[in-house]
Order: sequence, then structure tokens, then C-alpha cells
Amino acid sequence: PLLVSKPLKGTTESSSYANVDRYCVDHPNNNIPNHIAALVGRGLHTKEDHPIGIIRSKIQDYFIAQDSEYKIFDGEDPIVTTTQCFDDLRINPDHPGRSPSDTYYITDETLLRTHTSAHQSMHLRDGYEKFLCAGDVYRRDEIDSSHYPAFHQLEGVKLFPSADVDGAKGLSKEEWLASPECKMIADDLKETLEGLMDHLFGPVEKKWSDDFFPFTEPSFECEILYEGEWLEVLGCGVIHSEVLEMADRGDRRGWAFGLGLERLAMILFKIPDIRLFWSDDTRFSKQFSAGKITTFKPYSKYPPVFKDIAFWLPEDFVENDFFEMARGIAGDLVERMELTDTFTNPKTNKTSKCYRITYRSMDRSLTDDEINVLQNDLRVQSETLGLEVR
Ligand code: FA5
Ligand code: MG
Repeated sequence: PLLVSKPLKGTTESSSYANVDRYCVDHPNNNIPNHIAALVGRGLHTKEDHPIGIIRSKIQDYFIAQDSEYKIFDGEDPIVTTTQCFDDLRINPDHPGRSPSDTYYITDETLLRTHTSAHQSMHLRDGYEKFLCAGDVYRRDEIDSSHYPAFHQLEGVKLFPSADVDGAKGLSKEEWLASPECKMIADDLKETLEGLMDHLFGPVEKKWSDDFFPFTEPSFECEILYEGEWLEVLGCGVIHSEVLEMADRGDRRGWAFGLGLERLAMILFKIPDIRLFWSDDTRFSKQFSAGKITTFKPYSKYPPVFKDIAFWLPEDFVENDFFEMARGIAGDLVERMELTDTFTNPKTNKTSKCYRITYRSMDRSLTDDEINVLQNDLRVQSETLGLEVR
């Protein structure tokens, strides 16, 4: 049993819960809490003066300038089916990314998309050969300054003319992967994305590595050097022939990529915390205007409040359930949750974990009293996950 949504108290930073009825339907496997439902439909990527919208426009400008035939989709429903999000992309039922510890399910067959790749097959089937598609995506995940349960991706797909790849017809899988046609597509993909990075950042250090996705082969990821650290900004590859066959485009070949818009925006605008994108604070929103890349000036950082919680684990402990419970109680006041200690009692063989929670508001000072109330709620609610608080 996952989280049962209920009206929240203590969530001071969040806006309305207008979407609750649509996303928190009464289904035994629904695991969408109110604080996630409240984010769906905000449409940050369509706001021309929001950093996510500004970067989305800049990326689209680059592609349209290269080839005016790219079709643009920005308004697809973030509720998709397991077929769209997984099966059409060769992501098998036992893939960990499909499990309810990682994914927000509405019913057993419908979910909040975990990536914009969920729309690839549909557009391919409808006959589109070059398209871009941006939107909000949702994942149950860890909590820190570069991970948030909702973020944005921009997907790009391009099929090549049959004539360019006809020479590779009838090859075995191994022969195809070694063919000049496959290399031509992979080279075009990398060149296109390097051009995009230069368009966005000017000269920036980039690094390609091999990656794995069930829907592309070969697959790559690209990292960018930001303040001395390599930050993964995209995944991509040559579309798997079975994905094209399932979409009735088995006669064609092409590439696809998915960019993380927050990661790019954090670098471009120097935005230090991923929670800021969802802030209604005018000290944030007033700093951005359509079409302009500007450096974010942080307003004063309020002091953090640290609280530790330690508990004995049940056998089926799911860390993301615990993280989510904290977000449900304290909303965006939770800045970070960090495992600080693990201990196994050799006699009982029971394991205990200690987490340090950093609470910090982005717009005011917190009092120890108010955080004690939240921390106490967390201790009490933890018991419902079978955790034995120490
Ligand atoms: C994907 O989601 C693939 N669908 C990308 C893809 C598309 C591959 C088409 C091949 C063809 P991945 O899970 O790596 O891949 O996510 C892509 C990008 O989203 C990452 O590089 C990162 O920039 C961003 N991202 C992933 N998780 C988070 C998160 N929790 N918070 C913010 N950004 C994230
Ligand atoms: Mg990745």
C-alpha cells in the first residue's frame, strides 16, 4: 500500500490543490500525493518569461533554423498509458523504472509520464518524421538541489530519408550496428546536439559516454562541465528498429534525444536550487524576461534547520516512500534528505538507518518550534511505513 492522499497541513509553500480530483482517483494502486498533483498543469515550459520556457524557446529556435520542417508539440497530456510510456519503447514490465517505487501511477494502466519519450511512438505512427516535444515529467526520486519529483524534458526525433539508409537494408543487428549508415545517424545526432550546446552556452566543455536505453541502440549521454562538476544533461541514441516497427515505420531509421531542461537552465541562468523553478516568489519570477538569458541574483539565503531521524527498517523498506512522506508533510521546506548512518545489529540482524533532513525556506526564516511540529508528524507517520523510530 502506498501513500494515501489527504489534505495537508503544514505545507506552507505550495499553491492550490485544484488537480487533486483528476490525479488522486480512488484506485488501490494510486500513489500520487496531493503535493505532486498540485504541480501537474502548471505549464512552466509554456511560460515565455520563466527560465524553463525561455530555454525551451531557444532550443526550438535552433532546430527550426536548421530545418523548418520540425513539428512542435508542447501541450500533450502528462497522463499517459503504460503502453505509451513503456511497452512501445521496449521497456519490459519488470524494468525497475516501471515499479511504483519510481513511478507515479493513477491506475494500473495510467500514470504521470516519466519521460517525454512516451510521445515518440504516437507521433511516429501519425507520420511525423521530425519533431520536438516538451513537457513536465514525474519521478519518485531522491531529494537534493538537483533532483525534484517533477521536472521538464524536451524530446527530439528525426527520421532519415529512405535513400540515405537503403544500403543497410536486410542487415543483421550486428551488421547494422557496424554499418556506415548507422554511424552516419549517430554522427549527425552528436553534431546536432553539440551545435545546440554551443548555441545555448557558447563554448562549453562537453563529454560523451555510452549509455543504455531499451529504445535506442547505440545510446549515449552527454555531460557538461559546470562549476568544476560534470552534469548529465541529456540521453540519446539511434532509434531501435523494433520501436520503429511497432510504430509502423520499420522501413525507416533515425535518432532521438531527451534533454533535461532544469539541468540546462540551472547552468545557463546560474539557478542554484531546483525548487526555485516552482516558486511563486516575485523575487524569483521578476528576474526573467522572454528571450533573455540573464544571471540569477540569489536573494538572501535563510538559515537551515537540521533534524535527524533514525529507525529500524522493515524488510520491505522503500526509501522513496520515506522521502515522499517527508515532502507530503513539509512540502518544499525539505531541501535535502541524506543518509548519514547505517547500522546492523549482529544479534538481531535488524538494520537501522539515520537520515539528516535539512529544512530551509526560500523566502523566510523558520522557527525551531514549527519544524519540531513537522518532524514529529514525520516520526508518527513513519510508523505507517513499518518504520520503528528510535
Ligand atoms: C531519459 O529520460 C530518456 N527518455 C532520454 C532519451 C530520449 C534517450 C530519447 C534516448 C532517446 P534519463 O532518465 O537519463 O533519460 O533523463 C534524461 C535527462 O533528464 C537527464 O540527462 C537529466 O538531464 C534529466 N533528469 C533526469 N532525472 C532528473 C531529475 N530527477 N531531476 C532533474 N532532471 C532530471
Ligand atoms: Mg540518464
